[in-house]
Amino acid sequence: TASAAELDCDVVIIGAGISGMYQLHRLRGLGLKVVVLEAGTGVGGTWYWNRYPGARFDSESYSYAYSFDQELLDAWDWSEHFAAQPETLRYLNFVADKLDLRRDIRFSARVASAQYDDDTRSWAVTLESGDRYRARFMVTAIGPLSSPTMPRIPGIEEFTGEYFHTGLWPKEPVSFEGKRVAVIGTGATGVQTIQEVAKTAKTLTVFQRRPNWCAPLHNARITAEEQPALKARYPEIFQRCRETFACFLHTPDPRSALEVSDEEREAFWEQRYSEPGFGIWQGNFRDVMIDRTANRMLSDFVAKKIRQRVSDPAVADLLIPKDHGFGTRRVPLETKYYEVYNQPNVRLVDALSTPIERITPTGLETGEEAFEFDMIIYATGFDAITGSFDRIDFRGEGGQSLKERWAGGPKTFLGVMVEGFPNMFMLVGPHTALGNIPRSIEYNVDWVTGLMAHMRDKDITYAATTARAVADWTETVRQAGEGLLSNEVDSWMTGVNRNAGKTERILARYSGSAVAYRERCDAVARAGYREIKLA
Ligand code: NA7
Repeated sequence: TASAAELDCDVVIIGAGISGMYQLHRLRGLGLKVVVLEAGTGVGGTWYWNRYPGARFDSESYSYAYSFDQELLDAWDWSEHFAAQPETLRYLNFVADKLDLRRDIRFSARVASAQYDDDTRSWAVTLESGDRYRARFMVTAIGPLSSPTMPRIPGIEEFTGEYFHTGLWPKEPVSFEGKRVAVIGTGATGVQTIQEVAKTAKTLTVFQRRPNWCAPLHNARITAEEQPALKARYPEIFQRCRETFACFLHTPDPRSALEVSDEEREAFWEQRYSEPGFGIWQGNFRDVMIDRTANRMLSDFVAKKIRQRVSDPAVADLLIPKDHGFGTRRVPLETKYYEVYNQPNVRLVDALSTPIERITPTGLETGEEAFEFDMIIYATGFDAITGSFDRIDFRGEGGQSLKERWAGGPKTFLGVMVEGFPNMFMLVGPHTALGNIPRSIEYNVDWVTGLMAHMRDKDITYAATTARAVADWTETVRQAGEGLLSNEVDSWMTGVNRNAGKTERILARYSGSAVAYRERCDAVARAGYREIKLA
């Protein structure tokens, strides 16, 4: 075992997004020496990279921010119920300043590989630049949606106009004014981009393969008069997030959609559709995500809304998903998204029946038509959940590769530890609760911090999980996902991304309740971490 003096630090954290920042703060509190390695030039992770037009929260701003520090809560005023990306990035920079985080963060430091050394019980983390950091422990804070994927269409590099992936958007302002713009992809990101670009582009052509079910965001400003009352509600807001299935503010109705009268059901859905946020998804009748009939009725309700909002019935029909029910993929929240298709400068192209065959120097071609564009925006998503791990060559005990270990799908203990990878802890890794992610992050970080404190107090230099613990947790994850309609659909949540060569659905995320997740993790801690091999 290497002595602490032979190592560069106690802990290396990979990533300075919401999880890496908070983990740094907590581990400093234990008196540990921590280095954070961050690929970007600034803090913020998701909110640093995703600068695309229209990027904003679909969670209420005040339910999304850090909850752990009263001073931070007091000192920050959100300007909108659902804040836009520039404000969120400002907020995360404000936190970094307040907690003086930057002095322990190395920026422009993209990690290429990490190797565990059995003899010294330490991790050697190597950057693309070749620089190396040796630490007793390694925490991955690399995010579930941080590995952008471009479509597999020939000719992308030949395009002579401007082109961007939404998740790698430049810092410099981008203008759409007077330009012929294409957007490829209609997930949560595409929807936000489209409604913004449509405002100023000369023409906007949207290439939609499979539509998603969207619902209105109903955003509004938070006035100065509202601020004090809102801040007084913080304890209640965070308490609510601790009690709900996926840490959102919205609570489901205990009734079945099938037990109420048609009028009651319709009135309930009208109300949810007219309320801000994820209510129609997370605060619906208890059975709409598990019962096919209930889900079909809800889908029919939302389809009717789409038809009412889009003037051309053929376009409306194209925007209504046929292959999956409402809420079984991530529901993009929107602001006049459907109305965009009533604008004369906007055209929707069905890229399912006529796929894009190639990108040309001046535009693109489907089997039927050639298009000319000044700009192409790829809103084609991420190699989610495991993609950020695949990009780094993680090597555990005996040099084994994490990518190989997870070839058939990830296997973890509590989503935090991997067999054969001692002293490595994952924040919002595969098989943890996601949902309103910062709430899950804070729990994850607190739990890892608790374990680190325990080890520090007992002079423990080795922590590993066992095959048995991993098998148990994998089974828990499988059971938690049983019966959920969302697990029967291809999406990033089920690990499908053809652009990343991932064609089979896997058990990618823990889809049970965050409350149950925390109970299980708390039990491990309460029992003195006996389920973890400590030495
Ligand atoms: P998503 O939700 O994975 O969406 C990606 C979109 O890109 C989706 O509509 C895809 O269609 C489309 N896509 C991908 N490849 C192609 C090709 N080759 N041609 C046409 N269309 C294509 O990613 P987002 O970034 O929107 O959202 C990810 C999450 O990040 C989001 O849920 C938030 O929580 C934050 P498909 O559905 O595969 O037919």
